[in-house]
Amino acid sequence: MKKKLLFIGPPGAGKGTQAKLFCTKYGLEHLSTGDLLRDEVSSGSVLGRKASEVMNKGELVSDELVLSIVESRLVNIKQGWLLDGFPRNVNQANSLQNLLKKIDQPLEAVISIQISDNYLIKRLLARGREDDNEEVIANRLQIYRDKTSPLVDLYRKQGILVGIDGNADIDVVFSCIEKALG
Ligand code: B4P
Repeated sequence: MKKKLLFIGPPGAGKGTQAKLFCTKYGLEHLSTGDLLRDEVSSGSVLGRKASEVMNKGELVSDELVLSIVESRLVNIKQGWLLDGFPRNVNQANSLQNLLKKIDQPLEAVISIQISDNYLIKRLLARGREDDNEEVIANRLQIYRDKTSPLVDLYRKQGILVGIDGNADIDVVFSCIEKALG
C-alpha cells in the first residue's frame, strides 16, 4: 500500500471523510490543512482570527501560513502521511515539491475525488459548518476551479494521479480508493 499520499477535490467531495477512514485503517498521519486551520481559529490566536475571516468568505488562507503549518508537521512524520486539502494552488504545489525533495519523501499517489455540483452543494448545506452556506460554497467552488483544479493536470502529467468517483456512498468510495492504492 502506498504511504505518501495526497487527496484533492472540490469542497464537499469527501476528502476529509475518506482521508480519516484511510489513515485510521492504514496507520498514516492525517494532515488536513482545513482541520489544522480550524484548530488555530479555536485557539483564538491572532493568526486564527485572521484565518477565520478568510475561511468564512470561502477564500484561501495565505500560502505562508498554510506552508508553515504543513512543514512543521511533515518533517517529523516517519510512518507515512496523507495530505488532505493541501496544496490548493500552484505556488503551494511548488513549495510542497521543494519540501518533499528536501526531506527525500516523494509523493507516491494523488487521489482526485470527482463529484457533481448538485451533490456537493447538498452535502455541504446538510453539514452546516460556518463556511457552508450557498454564497460561500459558490465562492469556494469558483476558487477550486480557478486555483486548485490545474493541479489535477499537473499530477496527471507526473503519472501519479488516480481519479475516483465521489458521487457514491462513503463505503463504496472508500473501496475504490483502497483498490487504487493497493
Ligand atoms: P477543508 O477543510 O479542506 O474542507 P472542504 O474542502 O470544504 O471539504 P472536504 O472535501 O474535506 O469534505 P468532507 O469530507 O468534510 O477547507 C475549508 C477551508 O479551509 C477552505 O475553504 C479554505 O479557506 C481553508 N483552507 C484549507 N486548506 C487550505 C490551503 N491549503 N490553503 C489555503 N486555504 C486552505 O465532506 C463534506 C460533507 O459531506 C460531510 O458532512 C460528509 O459527512 C459528507 N460526505 C462525505 N462523503 C460523502 C458521501 N460519499 N456520501 C454522502 N455524504 C458524504
